[in-house]
Amino acid sequence: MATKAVCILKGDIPGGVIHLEQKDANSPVTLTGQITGLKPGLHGFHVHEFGDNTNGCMSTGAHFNPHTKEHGAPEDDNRHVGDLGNVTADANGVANVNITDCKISLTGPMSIIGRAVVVHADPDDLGKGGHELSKTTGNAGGRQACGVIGLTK
Ligand SMILES: [Cu+2]
Ligand SMILES: [Zn+2]
Repeated sequence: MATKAVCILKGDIPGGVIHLEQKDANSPVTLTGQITGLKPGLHGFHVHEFGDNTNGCMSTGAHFNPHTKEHGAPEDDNRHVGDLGNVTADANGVANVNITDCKISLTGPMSIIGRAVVVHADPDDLGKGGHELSKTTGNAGGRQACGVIGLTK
């Protein structure tokens, strides 16, 4: 039975909606949706550890990292579970999201239900930028919008 979830992104930009779906526990998770109000170009896109908006996107904590690895690209083995790379906004500031990922899950110990999606102001350098933050955050800058991942039907 497929598991479905949804995440409404809100913050300093108009926002977005992300739909998540996983066929079964061993299947990849697909993320589809749209984010508007971004500056054109790449924006870091991660699952952060806490579904907590007490202090806006700052209270979502760090990247979801249950295996205490370094920050990396989605295709890397040495990556945070929450590292989903970048989304790309077009000239109108619209990013169409279409990501398939095998490390996150909607069930079991790697479940991201109740955690948060965060979209950042700047590109995620995927751990390769040589900046002091590259290996922890990808130096992706401020948190422009975020939302809690919740189950849906
Ligand atoms: Cu992030
Ligand atoms: Zn990371």
